[in-house]
Amino acid sequence: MIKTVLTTPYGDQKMGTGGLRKKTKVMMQKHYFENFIQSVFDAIGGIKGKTYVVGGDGRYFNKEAIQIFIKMAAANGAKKLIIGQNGFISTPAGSNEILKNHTDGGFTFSASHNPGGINGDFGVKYANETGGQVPTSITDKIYALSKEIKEFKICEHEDIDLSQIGTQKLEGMEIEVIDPIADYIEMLSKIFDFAALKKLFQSGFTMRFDGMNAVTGPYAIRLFEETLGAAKGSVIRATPLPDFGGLHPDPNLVYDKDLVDFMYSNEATDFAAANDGDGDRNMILGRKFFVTPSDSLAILTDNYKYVPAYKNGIYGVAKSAATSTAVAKVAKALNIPYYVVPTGWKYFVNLMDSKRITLCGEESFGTGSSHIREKDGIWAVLFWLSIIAATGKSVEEITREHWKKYGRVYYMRFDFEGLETQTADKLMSDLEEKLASLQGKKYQDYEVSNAAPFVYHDPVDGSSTKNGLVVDFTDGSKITYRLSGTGSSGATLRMYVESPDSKDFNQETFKKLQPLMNIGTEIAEITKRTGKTKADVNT
Ligand code: VG1
Ligand code: CO
Repeated sequence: MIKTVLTTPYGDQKMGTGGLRKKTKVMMQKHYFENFIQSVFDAIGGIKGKTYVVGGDGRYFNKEAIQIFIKMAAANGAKKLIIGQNGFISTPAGSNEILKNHTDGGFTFSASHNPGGINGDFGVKYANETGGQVPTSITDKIYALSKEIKEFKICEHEDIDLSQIGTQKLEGMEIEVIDPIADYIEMLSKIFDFAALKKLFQSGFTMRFDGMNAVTGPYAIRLFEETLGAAKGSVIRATPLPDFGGLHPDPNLVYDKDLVDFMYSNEATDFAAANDGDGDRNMILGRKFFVTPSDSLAILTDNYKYVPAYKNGIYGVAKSAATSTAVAKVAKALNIPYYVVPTGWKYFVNLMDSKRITLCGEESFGTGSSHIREKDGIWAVLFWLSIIAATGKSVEEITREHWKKYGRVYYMRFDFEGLETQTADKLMSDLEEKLASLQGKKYQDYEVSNAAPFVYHDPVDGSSTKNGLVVDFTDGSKITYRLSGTGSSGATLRMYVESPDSKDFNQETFKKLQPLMNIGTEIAEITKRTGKTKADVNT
């Protein structure tokens, strides 16, 4: 039976860099989730007759959220939902299903790399028929409607069993439970040379993949161990847990220190990788070696020919403004178009759809290509394995050769977390005001060559977006500031620092960047305004 339920708005359902993210307890408040979902439905002109892909990364409240969603979709007249078995789907696998089934879009229940559990975060990512998250014009509309919502529609029905593959009906809406892992692996098999990868593992090549107790474990077991022949046990922390076993499922040097320590120990495998909560981020490690995401994008781009799907050429490449310029040099050498966009994957989507780019990436451990419209953690791992298989070189050799060819860009991100929103906003607006006056200013050995907000003009839809403040120095060094758009409370200031050095490859990154980091802290008056003498997280 379809019910119309009266409700009142919460007023805070603004989507950020990766959808709507809130504390789980906030999301579980009465009608909170329902209000948001109905606002999305209303903002896109209703969902009558439409088909959507649905699933989540398995975090706490995923099960309940999916049941509510199914009943609301049926009550709002959807034609069909395609749902990952047991309600699980990774973000890249969801994007793949949207494109494969030509649906009107999809909903992924995840707060990505944010911790899960009752005391963690929950989130909703909404993608349209492109397979990618929607542009700001639409998220603005959703937000506006969520502030006025008066009612939502839902069916009264017992919970739907999502454990069996197959089709069932609810109020005339079809529900198809699918195995997204099989479809995802099939998609990847068309991009990469699986036979060559099998040979690599047959030759005794060892790897460790850390699922971080999140959504990709089962994908990785089926792909690396069961399909490509990696040794049993290569995939660790492979069972998705509602609280990720207490882990912060963000694959970087800080939050996956376990994997890093393992790779710097004598037991290290030839290769290791980790994915985040929803499977769209990746960290790449070799024996006693870490590849920065910015370098990874540059290296993948330079080696595109080792992947069958790209061997005939790539359209172009894009990076977010905060990502290091390492890939710029590769684009120049390959003579392919190169774009710099604001942080957030949605900006890449227009460039992919209009065939301007094939590859793209962000400093935050996200890399991807136009095979789908989200970043893709496992895809990045296969790309690295393909380069290793084709060249017979180690991760470290591949990276060092890259530096030799193009020079090394030292890069690091500093996060100042848990700031008062007002303090952070004021810091940014005051900094923006004084940017022009920085021109030509000298800080120790560094001289400012340009300081301005980063403004992106989308070549496809003509929209303009301002995201971050950039200070360039005459030697090519760069400091970028922006506020995080994925937090669930307070504010996080990110300061991104890079320094090009074409000759010396062996410095310790932190030491190399320390003078610039101090300059960056001084320019933005971070200590004075926040009381913090150093960043909370360096990646
Ligand atoms: C962060 C990253 C950004 C990424 C976004 C979503 O955003 O910096 O590069 O696109 O997360 O990724 P922010 O606004 O907090 O800097 V995911 O894997 O969380 O969907
Ligand atoms: Co993610």
